[in-house]
Amino acid sequence: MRNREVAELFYEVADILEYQQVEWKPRAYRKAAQMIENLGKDIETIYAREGKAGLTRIPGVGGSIADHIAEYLKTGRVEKFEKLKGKAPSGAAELMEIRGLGAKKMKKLADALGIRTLSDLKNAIAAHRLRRLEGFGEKTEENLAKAIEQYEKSHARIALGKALPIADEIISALKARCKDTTSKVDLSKIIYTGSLRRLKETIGDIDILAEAKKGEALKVMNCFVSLPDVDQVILKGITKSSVILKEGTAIDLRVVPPESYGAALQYFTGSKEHNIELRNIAIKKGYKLSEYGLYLKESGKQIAGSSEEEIYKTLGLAYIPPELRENRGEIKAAAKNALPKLIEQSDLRGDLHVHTNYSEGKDSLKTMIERAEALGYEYIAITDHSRSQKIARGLEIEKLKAQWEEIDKLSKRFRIKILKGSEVDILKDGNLDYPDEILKELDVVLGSIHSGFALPEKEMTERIVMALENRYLDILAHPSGRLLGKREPYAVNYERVFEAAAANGKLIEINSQPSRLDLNDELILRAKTFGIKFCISTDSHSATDLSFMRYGIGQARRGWIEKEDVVNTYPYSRLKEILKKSKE
Ligand code: DGT
Ligand code: CA
Ligand code: CA
Ligand code: ZN
Repeated sequence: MRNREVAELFYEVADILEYQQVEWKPRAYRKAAQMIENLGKDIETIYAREGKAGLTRIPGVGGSIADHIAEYLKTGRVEKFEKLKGKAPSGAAELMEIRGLGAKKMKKLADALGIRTLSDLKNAIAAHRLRRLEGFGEKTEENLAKAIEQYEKSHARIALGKALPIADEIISALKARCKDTTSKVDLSKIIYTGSLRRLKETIGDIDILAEAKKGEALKVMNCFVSLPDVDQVILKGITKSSVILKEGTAIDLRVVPPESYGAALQYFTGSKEHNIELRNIAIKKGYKLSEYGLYLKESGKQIAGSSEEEIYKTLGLAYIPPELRENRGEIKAAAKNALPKLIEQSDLRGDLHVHTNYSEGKDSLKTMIERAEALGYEYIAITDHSRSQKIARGLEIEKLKAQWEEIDKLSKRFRIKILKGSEVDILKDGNLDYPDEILKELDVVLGSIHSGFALPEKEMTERIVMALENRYLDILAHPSGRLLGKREPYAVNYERVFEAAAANGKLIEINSQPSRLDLNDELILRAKTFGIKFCISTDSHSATDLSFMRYGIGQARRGWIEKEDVVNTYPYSRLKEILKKSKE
């Protein structure tokens, strides 16, 4: 059923119209939205069977609204609404979600104080500019501050590195609970969907999908809402339930019958943009695609739905891995059978960015090596910080040499190859933080920016380009410098950085730390067009961090990266050749 989807569209448009102070229309759209939401009949079926006339028989739906619904069902968008959204100030939709801030107040704030976005509003509240405004006052200002805090808490996107372990845990807890006690339901098919399955760097809410026979769906929902980690039950139904966990994360669970499992998995994995394109393809072929299945348009006969593979295949497409489903050209590529063969975690032969307790790492050199060997790696690079990194206990030259000695000793006791490396600061002037005679002794040199983040774009770009032109540098580490939710990327001209990296045969890191994920997917896509090779590394600060690789792999896959693009999939001998070459 696409009722909820259609209803949400009208709610959104009503909000925008309200902000623009159009008098009657917001109410009309909201009423229609309510009717559609609570109709109990599939609006798409009504339209398919009875056409526009069927739609206008829904109370609250007049001729023009019916036209909008028809257009949306057919194309996934309404031209008029798209134009309207284009006109509305971009921050308006978000502002409207702040409790206590109606359209009238918003208009006043915009006119009197130029407030158009949430951050405008926050600044104005911080400067106590609202309380002087007629009709606002101190109390309103305080209430709005509280409402903003609440809004931000419930809408904060969470890092992939936090969401993924939570989803894994909830899924196994739910399976266990369904199996024992009185329910005795075997959840053999259960999986996380949504942005999490696409391995996006941040996650709005966790979506989980399970398959169950009709009679068992309610039992599954009962188990779900009674899990010990659940704090609040927002909604409990037979097909969908929503809860908030004690630590604040929102989870949606959907339960579907076997014949719809693949269609639901496809639909709820998204992205929305990918789904819209896919639905258009279905329509062109005379089919109808929904979260229930793929159907022949005329007869309504189901032709696919139990598996995703079957759906893509029936639509004439190669199977598209979830990480690619962002409507960034993957559907065209799938139609031509020209999708990339994405890198997999098992392709990796080593980790090239690892800290020990020589600098700011928690574990010893030996522990890190042991753990890397246990992971089955062929090689590991030890890359502690360079001497200028005082806070991170960067290594003075003497200490670095002591580490080399220990590495030489340990090398005899371990199978795994140990590369002597360093994460060397790129100083403000673009020079590296050790003299050449030290750099040339290292097997692998990462270059990182850890200071002077506020340089203007031109200077930052020159600084990085100069480092890339340094013959001793091998890899540009965490190239954008961002910390998710904490620090913006620094200003830099990536075209020039990528050009310089390509021209000098330098590698670029895909850093797997959940707080970094740097480069991100979009920049990876861009960098790849320059013919650059990458390394995917964990930047481990403890032995358990070595498992962060799955997040970096996710970003690489979202960036269409194949095994051959990534040097730490190469055997040791080939890697050494590449590292030698970057120094020529
Ligand atoms: P998030 O939670 O903001 O990180 O992003 P998603 O992609 O997980 O989005 P969510 O949780 O709102 O919905 C899960 C999936 O359900 C989404 O990826 C695609 C599908 N979906 C949701 N709403 C719509 C819609 O209006 N149209 C279409 N075609 N698909 C939708
Ligand atoms: Ca989601
Ligand atoms: Ca969701
Ligand atoms: Zn590091």
